[in-house]
Amino acid sequence: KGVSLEDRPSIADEDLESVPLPFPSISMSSRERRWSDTTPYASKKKLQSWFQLPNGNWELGKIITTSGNESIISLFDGKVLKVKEESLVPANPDILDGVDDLMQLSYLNEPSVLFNLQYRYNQNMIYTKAGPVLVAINPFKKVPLYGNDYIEAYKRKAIESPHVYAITDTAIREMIRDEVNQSIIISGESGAGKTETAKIAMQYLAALGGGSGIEYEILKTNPILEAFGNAKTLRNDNSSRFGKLIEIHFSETGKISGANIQTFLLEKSRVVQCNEGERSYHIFYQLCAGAPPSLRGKLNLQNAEDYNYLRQSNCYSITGVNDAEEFRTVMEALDVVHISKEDQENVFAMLAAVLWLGNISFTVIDNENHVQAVEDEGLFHVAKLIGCSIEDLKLTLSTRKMKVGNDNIVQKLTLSQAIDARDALAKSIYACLFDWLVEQINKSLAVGKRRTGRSISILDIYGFESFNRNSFEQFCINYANERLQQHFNRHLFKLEQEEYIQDGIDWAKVEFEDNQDCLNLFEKRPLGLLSLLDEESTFPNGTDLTLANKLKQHLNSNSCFKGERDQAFTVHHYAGQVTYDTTGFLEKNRDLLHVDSIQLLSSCTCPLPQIFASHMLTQSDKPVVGPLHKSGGADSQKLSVATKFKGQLFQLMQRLESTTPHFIRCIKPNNLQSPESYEQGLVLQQLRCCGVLEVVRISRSGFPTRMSHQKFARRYGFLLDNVASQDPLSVSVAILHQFNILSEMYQVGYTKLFFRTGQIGVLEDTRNRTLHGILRVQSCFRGFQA
Ligand code: AD9
Ligand code: MG
Repeated sequence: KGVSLEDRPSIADEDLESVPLPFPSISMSSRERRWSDTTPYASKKKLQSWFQLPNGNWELGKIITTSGNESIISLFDGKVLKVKEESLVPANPDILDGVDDLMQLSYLNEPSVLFNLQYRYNQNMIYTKAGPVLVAINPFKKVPLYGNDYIEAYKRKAIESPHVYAITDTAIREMIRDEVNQSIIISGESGAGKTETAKIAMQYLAALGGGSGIEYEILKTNPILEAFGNAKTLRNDNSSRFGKLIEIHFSETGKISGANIQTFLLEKSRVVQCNEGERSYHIFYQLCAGAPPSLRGKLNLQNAEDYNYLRQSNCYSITGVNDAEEFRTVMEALDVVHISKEDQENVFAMLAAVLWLGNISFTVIDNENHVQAVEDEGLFHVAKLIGCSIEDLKLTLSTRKMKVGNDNIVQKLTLSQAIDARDALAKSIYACLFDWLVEQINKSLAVGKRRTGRSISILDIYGFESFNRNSFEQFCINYANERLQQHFNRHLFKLEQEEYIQDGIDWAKVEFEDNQDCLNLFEKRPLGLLSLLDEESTFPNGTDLTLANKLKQHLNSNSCFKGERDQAFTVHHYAGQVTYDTTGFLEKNRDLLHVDSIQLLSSCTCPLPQIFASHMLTQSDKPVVGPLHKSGGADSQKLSVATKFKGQLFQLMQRLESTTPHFIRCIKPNNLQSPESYEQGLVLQQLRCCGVLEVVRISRSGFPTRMSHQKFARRYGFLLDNVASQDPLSVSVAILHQFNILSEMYQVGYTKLFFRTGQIGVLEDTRNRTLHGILRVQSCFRGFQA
C-alpha cells in the first residue's frame, strides 16, 4: 500500500460490523467480474478502498463523500481525487492484513490478494495458503525459514505458518493415514522457484524418513542432475531444461526405502546452439574450470572460451557461482550415488568429446560443394576420446551410406549437411549420457525388497516460457505446462464441484478458466498441432515453411490459434500468448541420427559409446516418423520427439491420477531475479492465469471436509445423549443438532456430510476429550483394582 502501518487510520468498530459474512454467495462467472467483489461499496463512507492508478498499480484510499456515481477519495500521500464509483474496489480491514490463508480475506479481490501477498513478502513470509494450494513467492535471497530447527518445529506442529515443510508433512501423514500414494506438484513460470521448492520438500522428507542413509543419496542427486540438466537462460540462471518426477518410497516403519527418478525431454539443442547471454549445460563450464590437472591432461581440456559450442553465446560465468567449486560438489555427489571413478572418467571423456566435436571444421573438396572434415586437433581428440579411428570418424562426418533399391551407395555431404551430422552426433552423445546417468542413479537408489508400495512423488518440470523468439523447445515446454494446468483444474475445480452435484447438495457452480480448448489444439487428431507436425515430418519434401502453411490452413478457425507472417504462429496458452517460429521444428521433431553415426559409436573401443549405440538401436523399432526417402535402417524408424513426449506426459498424468495431489504454485515477483522487488502487474498476471482466486472462492464457499454418513455416525455416535435410531443418516443429523453446528456450516448429501473448513475440529475436540476422560476413568479403575 506504500505507507507504513502507523500512518494508516484505524477502522472504527461500526465499520467492522459492515464487513460482509465470510461466505458471500458465488454467482460471478464472467471474466470481467470475477476479480471484483460486487458489494455496493462506495456508499459505505470512511471505509478504505483500492483505487487503480493509471500505471495499473493499486493504491489504498479513503472515501470522503459519494454523490451520484462519483466518489471523492483521499489517498495516503494526501492527494484527493474524484473518481467513478465503479473504479473503487473494497479493501479489507487492517486486522486482516497479512492473513496466512487468502480464504480469511473478507473481500476477495485482485488488489486485496496482491497486497496481502506483498505484505507478507516484505516480511520474508514468502508462503501463503490459497485454500488447499500453497503459494510461494520467490525471495531471490536467503530467507531464514529453513534448516533443522524449522523442520523439527513443523514436525512437532509447533509452527502453523504455511510452508513447504507443512505441505510435505501433510503429504506424509495422509500417505500413512489413508494408505494412498501422494504427490507434490510444483508449477509456475520459469524462474519462479520450482526446483528450489522441490529441494526444500525433499529435505523435509529426508529429515523425517531418514535413517537408512538412502536419504543422503537422494539429496545428492540434485547437484548431479542440475549440473547436467540445468543451464543459464535469460529467465533463470539455473533453469531446468528437463522435467523430473522423483518418487520416494517408504517402508512400513515410515522410513525412506528407496527412490526412482523419471526425467522428461531434455533440451538437447542447447548442447550445440544457444542464444546470446545464455549458457550451455553447467557441467561443461564446471569441467573446464574445475577438472584436476591429471584429468585435464587426459582429456586435453582447454578453457571454456576455446570451445565453439561454448563460445557462441558469449557468456561463460554466472554471478555468484564458482564453477570449479561446483565441479567438486558434483564429483563428490557422483561418489555418493555409487558411480565408480572409472565410470566418472568415462563420463568426463564423453563431455570432452562433445566439446571437441564442436571444434571440428570442414573444407570443400570438389566443385559440388562437398566437404571433408579437417584433420586438426578437434578430429584427433574426438577420435581418441570415443575410441575410434580418425579415418572412420572423418568418413562418418563427411558421407552418408544409403540404400537405393538393392544397392548401397555412398553420398558425399555438403557443408550444412556435414555440420548437421556433427551436431546430431554431439546432441545424441549428450542426451544418452544424461539418460545413462539417470539410469545409474536409479540403480543406486533402487527400492529395497521390503517395500510397502507407498510413495510420495515430487514433480518439478520446466516452467512456462515466452521469449522474443520461441522455438520447438518452448512449444514442448509450454504444452507440458498446459497438461499440468489441466490436472490442477481437474482436481481443484472439476472433481470438487462434481462431487457436490453428484451428492445432491445445494451448490452454485463456480466458473473457472478451462484450458481444454488449448489442449485440444495440441492433441486433436488428425487436425491438431502435434498430428500436423508429425505428418509434415514424414513428408520427404516437408519444410518448416510448408509446416507453417499447413497449420494456418487447418487451424486458423481455432480460437486458441493464430497464423502469423513468415513461418510463425501464435498459441493462446492459459498463461498468455506465445508466438512460435517454426524454423527448425521439423528437424528437431524428427531428431535423426544417421545410421552411420550409430554404427560408428557401436564400433568404438570405449564402453559408453557402445552402450549409447545399443540404446539408440533399441529405441528405434517403433512406428515410423521421419523422411522416408533417406537411408533405410534406424533413422526412419523412430517415434517423433513430440509424439514420444506426448506419450510420456499421458503416462505421467495417469501416475499422478492415482495419488492424492498437493499443489504448490511458485510466483516470480520480478523478471530481474532480484530481491525486494514486487511488481504488482507481473504477480497479478501469474495469479490470474493459474486460477488462484477461483481456488480460494471455491474453498471458502465450498465444503472441503466430507465424511460418509456411516463413518460419521460410527466416529461420533457415542457422544449422543439419546440414541433414537440406528440409521446412520439419522444418527448423523442428531449429532449435528446436539452440537449446534450452524446449518450454513454443513450440507447433507445423499451419501456424505459436507463441512466448511474447520467445522469438524469442534467435534474432534469433544471426541478426544471424551475418550481421554473414559481412558482416565478406566486407568483409575484399574489402579483401584490393583
Ligand atoms: V525453471 O522453470 O527450471 O527455469 P524454477 O525451477 O521455477 O525455474 P528455480 O527454483 O531455479 O526456478 O529458482 C530460480 C532462482 O530463484 C534460484 O536459483 C534461487 O536463486 C532463487 N530462489 C527460488 N526459491 C528460493 C527460495 N525459497 N529461497 C531463496 C530462492 N532463493
Ligand atoms: Mg527449475
